[in-house]
Amino acid sequence: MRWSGVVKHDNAYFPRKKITVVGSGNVGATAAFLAAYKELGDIVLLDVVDGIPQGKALDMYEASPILGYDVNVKGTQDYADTADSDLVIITAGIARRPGMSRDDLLATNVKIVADVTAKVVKQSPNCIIIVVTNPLDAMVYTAKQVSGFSRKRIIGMAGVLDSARMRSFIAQALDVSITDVSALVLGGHGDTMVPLARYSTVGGVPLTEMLSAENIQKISERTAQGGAEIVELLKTGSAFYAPGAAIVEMAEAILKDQNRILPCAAWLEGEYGIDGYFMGVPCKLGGGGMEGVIELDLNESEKEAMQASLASVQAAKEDVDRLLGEQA
Ligand code: A3D
Repeated sequence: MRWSGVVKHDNAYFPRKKITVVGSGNVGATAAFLAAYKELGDIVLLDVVDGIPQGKALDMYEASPILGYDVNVKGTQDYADTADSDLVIITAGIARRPGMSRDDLLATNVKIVADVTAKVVKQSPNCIIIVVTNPLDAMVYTAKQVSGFSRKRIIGMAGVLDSARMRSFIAQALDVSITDVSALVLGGHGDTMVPLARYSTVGGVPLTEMLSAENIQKISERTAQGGAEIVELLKTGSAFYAPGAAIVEMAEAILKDQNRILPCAAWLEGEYGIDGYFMGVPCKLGGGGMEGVIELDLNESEKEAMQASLASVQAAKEDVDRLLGEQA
């Protein structure tokens, strides 16, 4: 038998979306696998360590006949392979270890994220970038400074994960299905994040009518410490299943132009009285990226919590400006 069909994965014939994931560690590989499983597009997995992205990409591709997804997954060290990506997810960096705060990571990861962003943007000048590397507020600012992209095309992943953690703890506390619980966490991605009980619901009923103030406080505190709780358990790394799932929820919203309302780290231009900082706020995510910010009417204590969170974001921005200045 002879067959002279077109090359199946040639994008000229099959204009699929292209997703690059930089950093093929726990979070990057999990996000890549979930994105492949959901057939969001062809995937390029890149890492500085030779063999890791190639091995993980091949492994993912070999799972596709069983799981039934039909996308390309390629592992590489070469940024040329990432050319013309629609979406780039940056997870490259070092992860937090027990006893290490997110800010301890700062100096190393600024260097890595600045380098990665410059290389990504050169190959894919029209892409949308989701930044995941910690400390998140500082890294997404680093990527914005280096890329020069508008705020629509540089978004940080944090709120979807933090809100998912809060949803999990609410569902456990009330012994109800997770599918009926919605929650909202705003602010920076750190100890000062702002879980908003007033905007969290169970089957449409405000959380404040379902749980005592004391129990809500406990859930809010556990949410803010959610990353550290996993680090303490794992001992050799940080969370990756829920972060991977959170990244892919954002990726799907963008690649399928879903106009989802999701909490993301967005560059604020006057919203919430904040100008020129990334903060976690409810955003509209669609084909254009971060297409808009929803401004909630916060009460006094919520406003205070946002201000406290802003203080840590401001400090992170100053650190990044200093580190980028030293590198220049
Ligand atoms: P890990 O499993 O160590 O993977 C990081 C990968 O990045 C490794 O494979 C490295 O080889 C690779 N890497 C390092 N430098 C470069 C470079 N210059 N270019 C390309 N690849 C490089 O960590 P992880 O996957 O568990 O976490 C990745 C990052 O995400 C860390 O900074 C975490 O702290 C962060 N993270 C953030 C969240 C948020 O909610 C914001 C959640 C979970 C993890």
